[in-house]
Amino acid sequence: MHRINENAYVETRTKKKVRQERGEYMEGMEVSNGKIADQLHLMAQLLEILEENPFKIRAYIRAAEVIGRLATPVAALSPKDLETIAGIGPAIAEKVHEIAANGTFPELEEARGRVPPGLIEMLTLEGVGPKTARVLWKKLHIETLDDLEKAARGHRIRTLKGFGEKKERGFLKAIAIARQRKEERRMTRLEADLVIEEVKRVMREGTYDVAGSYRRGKSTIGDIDIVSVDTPSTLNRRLTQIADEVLDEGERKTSFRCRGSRVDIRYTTRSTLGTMLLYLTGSKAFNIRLREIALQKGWRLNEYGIRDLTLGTVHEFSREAEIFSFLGMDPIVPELREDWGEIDAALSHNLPNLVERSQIRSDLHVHSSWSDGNLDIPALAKAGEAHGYTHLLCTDHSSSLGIARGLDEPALRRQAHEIEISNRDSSCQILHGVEVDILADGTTGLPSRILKDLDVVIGSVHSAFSQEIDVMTRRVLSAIGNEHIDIIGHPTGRLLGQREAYAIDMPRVIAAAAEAGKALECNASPFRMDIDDLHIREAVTKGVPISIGTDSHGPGDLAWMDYGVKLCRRGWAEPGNILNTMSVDGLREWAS
Ligand code: DGT
Ligand code: ZN
Ligand code: CA
Ligand code: CA
Repeated sequence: MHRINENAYVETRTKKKVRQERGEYMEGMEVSNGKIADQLHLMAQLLEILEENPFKIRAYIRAAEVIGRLATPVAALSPKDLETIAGIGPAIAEKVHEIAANGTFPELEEARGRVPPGLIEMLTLEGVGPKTARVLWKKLHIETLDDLEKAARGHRIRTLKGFGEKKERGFLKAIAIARQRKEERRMTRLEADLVIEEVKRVMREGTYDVAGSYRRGKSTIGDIDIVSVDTPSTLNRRLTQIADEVLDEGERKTSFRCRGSRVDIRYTTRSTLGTMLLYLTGSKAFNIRLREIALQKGWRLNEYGIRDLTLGTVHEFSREAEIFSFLGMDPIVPELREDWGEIDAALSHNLPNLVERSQIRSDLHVHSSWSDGNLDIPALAKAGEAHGYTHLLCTDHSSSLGIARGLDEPALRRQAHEIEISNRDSSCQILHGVEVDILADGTTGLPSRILKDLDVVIGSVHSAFSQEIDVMTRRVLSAIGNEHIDIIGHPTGRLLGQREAYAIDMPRVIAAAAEAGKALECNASPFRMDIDDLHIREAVTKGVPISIGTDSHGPGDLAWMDYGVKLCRRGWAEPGNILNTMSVDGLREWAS
């Protein structure tokens, strides 16, 4: 499972809540450690609501934590092997084995049966744990979100011992957030990839293109749009195999839910594939602008072709490139199609030479097993080689906040030694960096005497998120002004679908970075995508270098580089704007 690095405990818990809320279990797939941990955690919560044996509760919590942190997938292990893991006894080993096979276990289902389903849903609310849920249930007979809302509005919560007005308002806010999350939750790119993978299983190679915001490389995806040239009746039949629910089925378009997300299929013929793909890729604003350009020339552009309004003839296009050329413009890549000035640039042959994935020589934010990552230094170097990188920037956490196993001075020194050894015989050089905390007062979590010896330093905000905008901005500005910090990590601090960006004046941060010659990170973790396209665009305009980092905690996460590159392309970044295109020596020099 992809763990989020900092504030490990708090953040995995919120993530867990989101997953719990969605509550799905995928058959036919190996059950992930995250899923197993979730089920054990849920068991602990149910037992706590039911006021069962505290030792038993603690055993489930501990097992959930251990498994949630483990690199090896436990689903494949036998109960005997499971027992050898510290923190897992024979009873729980048996349960883990059952979850791996069935997604659940009898005791869990039994406990679930003793608690109202709405109360379990309530556990996903911020500020509601098992103890609170029990009190609400037993004292006020609250069993659903609606019950809770009514009680809070009727000021009945404050009658409970230990619950004040503040708590009442907190519940109302949490309910609103949960409802909104359910309605408008956009997919991360990682989720979108899983949905697309599933859909691809029933599609024939060469008969479809993924369009929409996914193709444009956006940081989050509302729904998946696909153009197909397959026979509708045949494909529709196959799609029902993977659909959770079919919303609309037809010869021209079909919509369904897959893994909880909406997928729209548009059918077309090969001869009109170009215009349909152009239309369905969007964006809507881009489509509208392009249609205006066509109209000025006396043509009507739509998803089926271009009609000459004076002659009445219709041109069909099987490829998008032919449309751009017909309109007298340079081809515009999907990432730029937002009506942010790209159409004029294409007409005047002034489009940027965007950075390409093949130009990326490094990943500049990677965690190792020295902190909360899964790979040790030699394994990291191997993984870097496999990605064709000449170097990787290893940036484990500083120990200042006392969370997520941060590194102190002696640990950093030992890590330096291990890196030196690894670098002797690897084509992928590990640069020794750190992700140092920018503390609430703008100082760093490690002293200068340590930071000055590191190759490249990322400074990130990992605490006191609710500071007022001016305080937060000045906090980050002090980090930019710190001579030892080279890059500001995930500058807005958002966690997609879970935590809003903190209040920060980004134009001011960008201006300060430009002034000081510091870089801003484009954190390519699908849970962050931070900074996003518009801020990248502004940074690029102001000459601020962008550093792409996957914030990887395991080998699979390194593949997230693609997300970051696409995002930077959306921000009009050229190779010269991106630190990852530099050679290892070039980067060292830049940072020194
Ligand atoms: P999303 O799904 O919210 O992440 O964003 P998109 O861009 O994928 O939007 P979606 O799925 O609503 O529609 C897919 C494409 O269809 C969109 O990018 C452009 C096109 N489209 C949708 N509505 C309109 C419209 O009203 N006019 C025009 N010209 N095109 C539209
Ligand atoms: Zn971080
Ligand atoms: Ca879409
Ligand atoms: Ca759509």
